[in-house]
Amino acid sequence: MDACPRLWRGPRRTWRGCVCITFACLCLAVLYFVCTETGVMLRSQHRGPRRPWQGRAGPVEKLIRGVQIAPQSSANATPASASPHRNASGPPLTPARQAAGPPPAGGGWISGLAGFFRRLLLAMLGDRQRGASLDFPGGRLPWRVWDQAAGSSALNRRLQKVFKAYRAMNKYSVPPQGRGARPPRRRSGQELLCQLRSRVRVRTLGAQLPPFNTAEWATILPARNLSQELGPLANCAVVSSAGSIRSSRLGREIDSHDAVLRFNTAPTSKYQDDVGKKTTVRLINSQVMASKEHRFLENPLYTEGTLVAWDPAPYSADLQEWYNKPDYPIFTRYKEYRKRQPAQPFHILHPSVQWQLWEVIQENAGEEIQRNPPSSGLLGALLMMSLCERVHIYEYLPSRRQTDLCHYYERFQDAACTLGAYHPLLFEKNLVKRINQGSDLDIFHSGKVTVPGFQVLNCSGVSY
Ligand code: NCC
Repeated sequence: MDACPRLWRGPRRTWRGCVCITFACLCLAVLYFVCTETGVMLRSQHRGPRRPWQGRAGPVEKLIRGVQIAPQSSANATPASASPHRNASGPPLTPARQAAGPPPAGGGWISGLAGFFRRLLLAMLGDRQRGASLDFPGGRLPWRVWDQAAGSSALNRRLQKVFKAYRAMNKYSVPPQGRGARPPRRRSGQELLCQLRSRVRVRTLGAQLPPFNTAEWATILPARNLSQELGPLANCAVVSSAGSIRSSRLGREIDSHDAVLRFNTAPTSKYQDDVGKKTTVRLINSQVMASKEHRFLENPLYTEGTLVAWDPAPYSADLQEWYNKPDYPIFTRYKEYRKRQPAQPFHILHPSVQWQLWEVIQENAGEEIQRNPPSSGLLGALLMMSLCERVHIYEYLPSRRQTDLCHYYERFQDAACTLGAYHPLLFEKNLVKRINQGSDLDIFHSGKVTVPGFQVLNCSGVSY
C-alpha cells in the first residue's frame, strides 16, 4: 500500500492518483459491506435509551430522521382530533401520501445501491456528523435484531409525544391496566405462548350471537367457522406489509406454505418476487372496507381467498353497543360485499379477540401501553396460530432491510408504521420476539419469526 505516495509523484500522477483513491474506496466499501452483512458493527458505543432494533447504521439512521413532525394545524395530526383508528399507527392518509402512489416496480436495486452508498458515507462520516439531526441521544445500536426489552423511551421525541397522547386517550373505555390485570412477571416464551392460548379465544361472529341472531344475518354470515373452512393446516405464513420486505426475494419461500395471510390493501402483483402470490386469508380492518380510496366493493384484490374483517369495538365487547356504533360502518359494508360476492368466504372477527390479546400485551409490557386494539399484524398472527401447526411471520420484526418506508407498495415513509402510534405495536413486537422459536439470524436476514400453532403447543406443567 505504500505504493500510493509514489504513484502521486509519478509522471501520470493524476491518473494514478485517481486509481489509487478508487481502489481505497473500493476496499472500504467491501470492508463495510462485509461488516454489515455479517452483523459486525462498525461502531457500537451506546449511551442512550435502548432501542428495539438491529445495529446497521443506515436504516436506523433513516428511521430516526425519516419521522416528520406532523404540523399542529393538520386536521388529523393529534390523536384527539380524529378517530384513532383512522390515525392508526401513523399520521392519517394525507393528500401527499395518497399522491405518492406505488413505488416504481424494479426500483429496488437502485434504492438498494443508493442506500448502500448512503450507509457507507454515514459510516465514514461518523456519529458526530449526524448527531445534530438525530432525535435519539445515543450513537449507533449495538444489537442486530429487535430488542424485546425496548420500552417507550426507545422512541424518538415525536413518537414519544404521540405515544403519550394515545395513552392518555381512552376511546374504548378500557379500565386501567385492563380487566383482571396481574402484577407484571417475567414470563418465558413458552409461558407466554400458553398464556396466549388460554386467554385469547380466536373466534368469528356466528348467527347464534345476538344481535346477529336474525333471519337476515343467518343467511349472510358464513355457516362454517374458519377452521372448518380451511381445514387443518401445517405450515402457514403471515406477511407483514412493511417496506422492509422489498428486495427480500422471499416470495418463493412464502408461497411454499400451506396458507398465506396478508393484510388490508397489500398487493401481490408486481411484488411477487418479494412477497409471493398466494393469498389464503386477507385480514382487513374496517377502515379499508369503508374508505372510498380502497374501492373495497370493486377492487379484485379482495376477491382472492377468505376475507376476515375487524373493527375496533368497545372494551366491554358488548356486541349490541358495537353493532349500533362501530368505528367504521363494517356491518353495512359487509352486507354490500356479501351481495356482490356471495360465494367468497367472509368472516368478521369477534371483538373480544382484540381486547383479550390487548390484555396479554399489557400484562407483559412493563409499562402502560396505548389503550387501543393491537394492529392487524398481531391479530393475523394469532389467527393463524389458531389454525396452523407452525406459523412463520415475515418482516413484522424488521430484518436488516429495516427502513422507514411504511409499506412495500407505497412511497410513504414514517417510523410510526413500524413502531406504532395508535396501535401498541412496540409492545406487540416485544411479545412476538419473546415467543419466537426461530433464530436471531432468521430475523436479521429474513425478518422471519417462527411460532408454534396452538394445537401443537404443550402447556402441561407450564405456569402462566
Ligand atoms: O399498515 P397496515 O396496518 O396495513 O400493515 C399491516 C400490518 O403489518 C405490520 N406492519 C406494517 C408496516 C410496517 N412498517 N411495519 C409493520 O410491522 C403491522 O402489524 C400492521 O398491522 C392495521 O393494523 O390494520 C394497519 O392498517 C393501516 C391502514 O388502515 C391500512 O393499510 C389501509 O390503508 C393503518 N394506517 C393508517 O391508518 C394510516 C396502520 O396504522 C395499521
